Amino acid sequence: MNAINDKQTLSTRDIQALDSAHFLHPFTDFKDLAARGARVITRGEGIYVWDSEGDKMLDAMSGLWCVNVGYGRKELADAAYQQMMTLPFYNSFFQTTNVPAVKLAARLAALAPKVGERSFEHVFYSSSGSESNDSNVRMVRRYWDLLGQPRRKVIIGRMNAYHGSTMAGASLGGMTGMHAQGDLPIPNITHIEQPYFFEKGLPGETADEFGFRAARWLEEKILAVGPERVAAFIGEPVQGAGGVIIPPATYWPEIQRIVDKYGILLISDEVICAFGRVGHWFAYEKFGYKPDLVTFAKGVTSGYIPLGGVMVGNRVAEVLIEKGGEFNHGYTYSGHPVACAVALANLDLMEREQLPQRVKGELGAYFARRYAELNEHPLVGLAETCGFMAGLVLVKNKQTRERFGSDATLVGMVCRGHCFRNGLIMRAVDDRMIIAPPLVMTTSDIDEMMRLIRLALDLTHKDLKEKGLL
Ligand code: PXG
Repeated sequence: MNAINDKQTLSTRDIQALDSAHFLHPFTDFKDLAARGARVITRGEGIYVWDSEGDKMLDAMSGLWCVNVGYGRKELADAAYQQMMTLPFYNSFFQTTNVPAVKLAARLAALAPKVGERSFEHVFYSSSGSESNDSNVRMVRRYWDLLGQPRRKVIIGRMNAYHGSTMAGASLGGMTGMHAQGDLPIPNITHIEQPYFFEKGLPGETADEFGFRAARWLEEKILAVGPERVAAFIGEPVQGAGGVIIPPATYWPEIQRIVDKYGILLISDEVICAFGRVGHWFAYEKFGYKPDLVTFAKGVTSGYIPLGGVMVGNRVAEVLIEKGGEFNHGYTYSGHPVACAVALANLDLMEREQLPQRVKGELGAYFARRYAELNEHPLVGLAETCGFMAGLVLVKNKQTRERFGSDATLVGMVCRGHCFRNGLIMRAVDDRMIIAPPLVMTTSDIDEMMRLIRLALDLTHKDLKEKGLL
């Protein structure tokens, strides 16, 4: 195709042709997408997005777990415009800084709850969750080197966790499909099983009993590796991309006991869970643990512009500052002034509209109540929420909890197809259907979303019967 002028109006087919000719999408079978043609999303307003054919969809995934304040918020666009006109970029490498980056660091430090002796006075900036977790690996290893324990290199993560797609991020995560492409994990990263009660609970075992048992897999791994070699444990408070896996209440306190016993660092990857998603500014507060490092991205700017970082707790910060000398790590865009200005405007908005409080309070309770009604549906094995994250398992037999086995991915895709065709964006992770709606939803938005979810489940039920899968 000829060179494209960016003012030119293109038809959906033109865009799709250019898309498959030039744009390699993330986590995509390129040939398959070229054959189908990508859906072209052109506009967003509130909790809805529109495609190039004019179809309107309720975005129950907040973009990709990030558009916490909803689409079309002028305050965020204004903040970006103002900052671009004042100072669009300057680096923070060579003894310089910029005002939005400083204000945001101080603001985040004030928002992060102090737990016991641990507080978060410092921020290390990046532009994404993946980069932030790379920074975590660098900081954790530097910390132990500076303390004269260079053998402490091993970081323990969990299977089916997602910590990003860079070499370190994908290694920390436990996605076997990612490990298989690219000789991952990199050395000195190992994994334990996830705390997925529906799948791994034993007959007669309570969720709380399972939570203890799952946490003790960490202790077994520490002992197998050798405690003197273990540097850190990393986990998402609630696993997001893995399918909204909500751990039992006993899990995180027991993890805390174990990391304390062996003196290892605890990294809370809150790329999805922070900034109101589970009803708190930071999710470790909800689950009652005391991380040393907290990864953030996504919701800090509601996805309007890329920004990520790590809240560095005083245990690590004091060592890096007092003993470290120069830390040989950073990114061109660390502390990007426009991204930080947008984040400040986003936090203003979230504070003004009390979004974390809404999720924690009556609105969150309403959502949980409405979502729990799905437990009556014949296809649903378990429907559960944590703040404004929710997941359900599609099952073949509700009474016996029999699952779809090798058809699980297909079944999820069938359900996802019915969602899309009826104007609802809901994700499928194998046989789990998941949502993370914008935090600005009203009760009538929730009612509408639940109507669409129920419709998609009914259509999926009918479809699976016809396909002979039920
Ligand atoms: N940690 C967590 C907990 C995440 O959810 C990342 C790190 C990486 O962030 P960046 O900004 O580098 O993408 C994430 C990202 C999905 C999906 O399929 C989830 C994410 C990204 C892409 C797809 O649910 N989460």
